[in-house]
Amino acid sequence: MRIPVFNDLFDAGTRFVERAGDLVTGGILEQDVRLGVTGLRRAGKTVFVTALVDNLLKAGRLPFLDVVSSGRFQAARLRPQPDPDVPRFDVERYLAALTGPEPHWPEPTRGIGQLRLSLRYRPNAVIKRTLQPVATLNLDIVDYPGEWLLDLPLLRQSFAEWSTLTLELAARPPRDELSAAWRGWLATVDPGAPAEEETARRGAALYTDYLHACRRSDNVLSLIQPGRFLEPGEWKDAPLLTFCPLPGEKRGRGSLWALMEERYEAYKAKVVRGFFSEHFARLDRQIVLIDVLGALNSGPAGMSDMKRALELSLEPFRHGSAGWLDWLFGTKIDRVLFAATKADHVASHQHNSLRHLLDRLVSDARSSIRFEGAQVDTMAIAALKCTETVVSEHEGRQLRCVRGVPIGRDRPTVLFPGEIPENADFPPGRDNPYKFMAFQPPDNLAHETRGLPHIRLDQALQFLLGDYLE
Ligand SMILES: Nc1nc2c(ncn2[C@@H]2O[C@H](COP(=O)(O)OP(=O)(O)O)[C@@H](O)[C@H]2O)c(=O)[nH]1
Ligand SMILES: [Mg+2]
Repeated sequence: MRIPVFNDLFDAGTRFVERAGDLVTGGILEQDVRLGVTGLRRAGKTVFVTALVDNLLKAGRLPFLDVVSSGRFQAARLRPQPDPDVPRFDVERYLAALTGPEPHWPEPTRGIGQLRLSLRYRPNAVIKRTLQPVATLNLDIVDYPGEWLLDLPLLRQSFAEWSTLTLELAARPPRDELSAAWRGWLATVDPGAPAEEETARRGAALYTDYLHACRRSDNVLSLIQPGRFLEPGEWKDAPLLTFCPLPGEKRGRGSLWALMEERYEAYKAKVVRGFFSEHFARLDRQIVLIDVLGALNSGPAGMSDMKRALELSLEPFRHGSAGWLDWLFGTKIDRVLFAATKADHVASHQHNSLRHLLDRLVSDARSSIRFEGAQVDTMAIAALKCTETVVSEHEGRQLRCVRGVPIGRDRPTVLFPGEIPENADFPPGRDNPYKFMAFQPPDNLAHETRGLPHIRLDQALQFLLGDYLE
């Protein structure tokens, strides 16, 4: 584990420390900021970070980023990242996929990735300007799975509490069918019986199968706990992933219950707390990417599951109110942006509705975060704009449609994607009316000198980093 501020100070030598994170080195004002990029699987993290880096390197499509529009931006450069033990975000590979001769979406990524970009700019702020005419902002971008955030609430749940909640959820449709084999097995075991490794392994395997089934199901259920059961990384086959929820009361020493509880606590201590202190607690700013259109496509069950997952993953941001994270390390995140991704799947006049729908989804969590002093905003964005909005005539009516190459086709098509509902309601008793199509990345991006085309990426950056670039 690396303790950021202290290391920076040790490295700093004779640097003059203005405030934690602001250093004047060799005559240049230098600041560090850590931006967390998260979201559930396929929310659009890889594409977002890739587009962000490309757009900052080229700076030709960022009219709403103040430092650029005011002419104070000088240059951005990729730099070696400061954390040697975190995998690098492979931006060159993802850019090559998107801009190569046969443009395609990057392969799905797993786990965490990190990148450092240094931005040089002329400060506007009087204090910075009087110190130096040119300043550097070291932007550390950390892409990590939203599934890991879903684990943070475990820190305040005992094994008995977590077991009860998880079993209740598993018994309700549509999860009841997916969990039938695991719950059938539970009915045959006695949690008070002497602990056997074989029994623990069997329970963990069946429970993991159930979590995989949730993810694969037509409804794409988002609420998966513990997250590492599906993405074990370095913990594969470790005993701390070999447990599952158990019904009933706490049992005595040497019982299966005691063994499972011990492993659950080990998972919290090693995996969850480790992620929290090494990554989450060090972030300054956070963007949470949400595939709202995908959730609409997945129908009522998928949507409500996603809402619950969203609520849970927002808990860690409610620092101060609950207090349960504060005793650990405390978080420093003071701006959080929730962004509905892939806005280019719908016509531009629908972007407002998309944002409103997102607002409703996060509204509860949002008000409590604002209450604690962190600034929160929502936006509808597309990291890579793959369609144009066009007007098409249909039975004498003018319809606003999108034009792009749908996945699986080879030529541009004009589609009417439908309208986004005011709230997350689905018409009762009918088939799901939402079916937003996915598109291929546009071709001819190889020689794009201004940066990848996007929707409101610059506004997102202005909210997340604008004050650092003053
Ligand atoms: N049209 C469009 N599709 C996107 C955009 N961002 C992501 N996607 C789609 O969503 C998929 C998942 O994106 P990715 O960044 O790999 O998600 P991650 O798992 O969160 O890293 C991609 O393969 C694309 O199909 C976007 O801005 N526009
Ligand atoms: Mg990814």
